[in-house]
Amino acid sequence: MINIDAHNHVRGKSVYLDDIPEINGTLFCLPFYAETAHAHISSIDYEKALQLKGIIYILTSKDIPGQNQIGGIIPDEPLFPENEIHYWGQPLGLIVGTSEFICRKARKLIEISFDELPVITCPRVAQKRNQLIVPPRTFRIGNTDDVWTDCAYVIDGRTDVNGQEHLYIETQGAYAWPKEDGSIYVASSTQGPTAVQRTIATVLDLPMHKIEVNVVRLGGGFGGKEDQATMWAVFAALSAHKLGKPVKISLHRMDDMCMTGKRHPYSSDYKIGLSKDLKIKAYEVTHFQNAGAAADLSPAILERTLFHSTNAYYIPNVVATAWSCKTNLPPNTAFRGFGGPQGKFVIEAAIVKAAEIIGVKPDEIQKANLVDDGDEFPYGQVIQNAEAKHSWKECASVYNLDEIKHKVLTFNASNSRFKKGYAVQPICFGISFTNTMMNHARALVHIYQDGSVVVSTGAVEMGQGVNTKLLQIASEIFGINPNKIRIESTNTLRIANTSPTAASAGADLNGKALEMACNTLLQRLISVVENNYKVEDIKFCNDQIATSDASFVISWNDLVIKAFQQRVSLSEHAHYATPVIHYDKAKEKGHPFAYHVYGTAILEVTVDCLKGTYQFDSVKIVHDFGKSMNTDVDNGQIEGGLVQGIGWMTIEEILYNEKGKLISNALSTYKVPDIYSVPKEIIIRHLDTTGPDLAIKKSKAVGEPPLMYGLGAYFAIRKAVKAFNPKADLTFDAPYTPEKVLMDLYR
Ligand code: MTE
Ligand code: LUZ
Ligand code: MOS
Repeated sequence: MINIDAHNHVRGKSVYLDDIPEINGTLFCLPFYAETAHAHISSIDYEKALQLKGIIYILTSKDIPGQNQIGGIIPDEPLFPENEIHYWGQPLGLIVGTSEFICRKARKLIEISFDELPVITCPRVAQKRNQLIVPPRTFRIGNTDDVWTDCAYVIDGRTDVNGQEHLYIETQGAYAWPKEDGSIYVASSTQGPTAVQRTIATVLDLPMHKIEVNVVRLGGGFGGKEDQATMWAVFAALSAHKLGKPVKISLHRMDDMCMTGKRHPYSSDYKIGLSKDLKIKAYEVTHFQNAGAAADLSPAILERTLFHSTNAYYIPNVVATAWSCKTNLPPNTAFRGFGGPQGKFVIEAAIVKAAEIIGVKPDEIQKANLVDDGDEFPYGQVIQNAEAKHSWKECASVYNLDEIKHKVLTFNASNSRFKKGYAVQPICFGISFTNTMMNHARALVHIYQDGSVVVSTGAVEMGQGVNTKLLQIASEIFGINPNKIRIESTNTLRIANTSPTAASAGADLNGKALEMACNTLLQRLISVVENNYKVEDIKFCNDQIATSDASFVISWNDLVIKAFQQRVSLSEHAHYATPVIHYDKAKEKGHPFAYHVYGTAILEVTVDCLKGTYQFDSVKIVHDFGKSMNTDVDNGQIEGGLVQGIGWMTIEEILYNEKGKLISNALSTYKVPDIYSVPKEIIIRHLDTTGPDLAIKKSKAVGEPPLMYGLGAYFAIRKAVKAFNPKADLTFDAPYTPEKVLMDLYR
């Protein structure tokens, strides 16, 4: 089935927030901020701004009826700070006016005086000053102390990995209008409608039932709207509530880039010990997470960094510690992989460093340590149905890894200006929210008397194709044409208490709930057939219900009418909670993931050693989809995730200056992969596996894992650089921009 949004997307007919027709009298709001990342506010002068024609009101913390607080995991983030500014771009209040244009004009006229405080942007400095979001956490298995002396090789070092801008095409925004009884309707571009609803209720001091949040779709989220879509929705709702008018907010790209958090930069120290036969015996790692100025989702992201600190490798002795460090950057947030990619970068760097020192190829170490059934992760989960070795083996054989290695060697031997490099990148990613409590979802299905069906779930469509998968589920169970089914917007009145669509679990959780609701309705319809027609062994297929010998046939529409006339309920609401999973935070042990997703990629790159530029020749992947429900949608997720991961490792560079101001604040200064820089060739091969029962229709979650194939981009480039300049002492400092490559080529 093609993606159900495809037709409307390419014709520009899909409705995003800014396409909602504006109600007459709609006002616009715009946050203002001070030109500083850390300061005491002494005074704010609104006089000149208020004199502008079209400026209706300037809203500050004094106008908040409820709590001045939007923190999700920890209440440490005021909507509007009253005394102290903690990051450049932190909203201090809202300008409300008759047009966005006039609000922008007014913003320039607000005069803010403040006394500057020291700005800290480095997580290691913050950690030394004990500026922490939460206490550090440590995962352990075995005992590293006992094994260092037995190791043939012990290598230590440091890695740094920068953040990443989400660059969803639709910027943050919301549109709210008052309804009767002081209730409010909010159209939001959020991955988490319930978080938006709950936070608005807290800030406005209203019960949640007075807030209706509706999400049609997102023009991309990538984690950037898991928590951070909330603030803008609160702004619109608060203004609408205060002024009794519809209020809209839609951020300009530069505001969006400056005011929102990004993927967390990490700085890490590692120590790795190997035996003569290249088995990793011990691994110690300390991660310093750059959380920014408030908790946001940082504690959960920190946790996933620990969960994925050993990637797809079995290591018997591990100590992994992670510190969440508070700095004067915008609060960093969820981004595809959710701390996992940062954890994996360090173990991959440690392996590459070890290989360089020992004088072997990194893939020899990688291959020798892949996880297998019965192995235990440092967090206690014992591995079942491991596909790490399977995917590696298949990848190495179908794409002929030996030949690729040989090709790279001979090319490098006969070329001086251009050098090639390759990397093999295995991945292993746990599926489920690491916070067990969040792993549940609901679905509501109505069959109308004309036979048409409407489906609501808590899943948010953000381009990943979850609505297409939901449609496939309902259509297959009822045996009816997909055009009889409509997937409704995600709305807090229809589906309550949702977890955000995140952790790649959107299709699994909501799909399972939908499956349950559809199956209940199916059973009811089967009873109607059995009671009325005294037939058994019937099948729902092609808009018909028939016995296998076709001696009895009734159309779907006739059966629905029959059921309706006999007063059978044609509506169902179902709830699904992932079984099996559990986690004990006190012991840091448990079984947090429903299953793991595996795969292996080979990346090949050519570096221009005169310019420092590079081009990826190919990426060849063997991925474990389980039984993919929709290969077009899933292959799209692999390509998009891969390219996003390569971008993070190569050309995407976030830069704050020493005063904490974002200077890579536009598309001219922040480069994402485009049609010219994507790999010339991407091949995706599906690994033949059965797929776990906890995945919807045995089709494994696919949203985040492929981003981590992109890690290999860093190491492939490093290999090419080493081929040109073998003696250089190179660091691990991602992204590997062409500038850094050029410096390393001549280091
Ligand atoms: N694909 C597109 N096109 N747009 C997105 O915003 N977000 C990614 C991934 N793929 C995203 C995407 C992220 S971060 C997640 S967690 C998953 O989709 C969420 O959707 P799922 O749970 O349905 O896979
Ligand atoms: N969000 C979250 C996530 O709250 N918990 C998670 O474990 C997670 N994992 C990936 C992406 N978002
Ligand atoms: Mo994705 S980072 O779980 O929104």
